[in-house]
Amino acid sequence: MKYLDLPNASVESADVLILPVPYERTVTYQGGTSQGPAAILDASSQLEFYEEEMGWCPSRHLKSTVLPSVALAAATEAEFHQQLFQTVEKLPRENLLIALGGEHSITPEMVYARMPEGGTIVQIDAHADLRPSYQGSVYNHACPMYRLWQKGYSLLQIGIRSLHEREAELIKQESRITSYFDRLLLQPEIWHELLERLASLQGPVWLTIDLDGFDPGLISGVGTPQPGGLTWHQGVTILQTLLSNRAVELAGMDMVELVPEANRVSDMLAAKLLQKSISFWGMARGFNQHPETGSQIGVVDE
Ligand SMILES: [Mn+2]
Repeated sequence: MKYLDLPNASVESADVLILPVPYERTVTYQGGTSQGPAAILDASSQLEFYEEEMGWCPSRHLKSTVLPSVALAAATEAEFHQQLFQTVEKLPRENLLIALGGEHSITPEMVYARMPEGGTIVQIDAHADLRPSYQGSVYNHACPMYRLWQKGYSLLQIGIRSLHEREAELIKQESRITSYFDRLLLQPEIWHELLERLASLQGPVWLTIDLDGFDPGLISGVGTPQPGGLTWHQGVTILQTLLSNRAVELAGMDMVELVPEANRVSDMLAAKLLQKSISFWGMARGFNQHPETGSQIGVVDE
């Protein structure tokens, strides 16, 4: 698989590693999330190289590679998650890792592998994902944030609008969990408070984007859609604020729960979000000053 239809750089030389994790096992509603990574990368071939927001072509200065998919060869859920941990642990740490799901249960092991020293999880999501277990499994896609909280990470949740009363209690009681509920973000002072918080974050951060955090009117292709949600522009502003913050050491990010649809609208939203993430991160870290990679990138039919 390829990003932007470009040749893959070597793992050692790549500034951006894209890891497809087409894992789908505990899905509770609409299936199809195992098709997510391929659909996002396929949609990326339709993107312009020029990223209009920051006014540059990230792919001319940043080398990227799409890694082999983490296969679902494991017999049990625990074995799969262990396999995912080992795969991610072996990757070089200096670059940007972007995992494409698959279901949301994939996040914790990647965080443990990439951010073992602790830090903050910034989570865009409709659901709190703070259940200790669900349908008999701690690895259910309703549980990843509970697992991370339990391990000592701090959570900054954005767009939440569906949760169990026990999850709501946990959020109220726990100083390490801050939730910006979806509808409250319509209040200007709360929106600005969130942006200030993202702009002043420091240290290791993992960004997890459950695509159902967005308005399903924009992206209906998700496993468990919920009315309400972030607008495109709110989502982009959140990403820009967080990823442009140079005090943030981004250990990695993931984008999960896409269920591709025939009309491709959802796939394209995810692909464009991927491109913008690379653009904001790369620009803030000076990659626009780096020499062009000198490959055949983007010279066709100019
Ligand atoms: Mn989720």
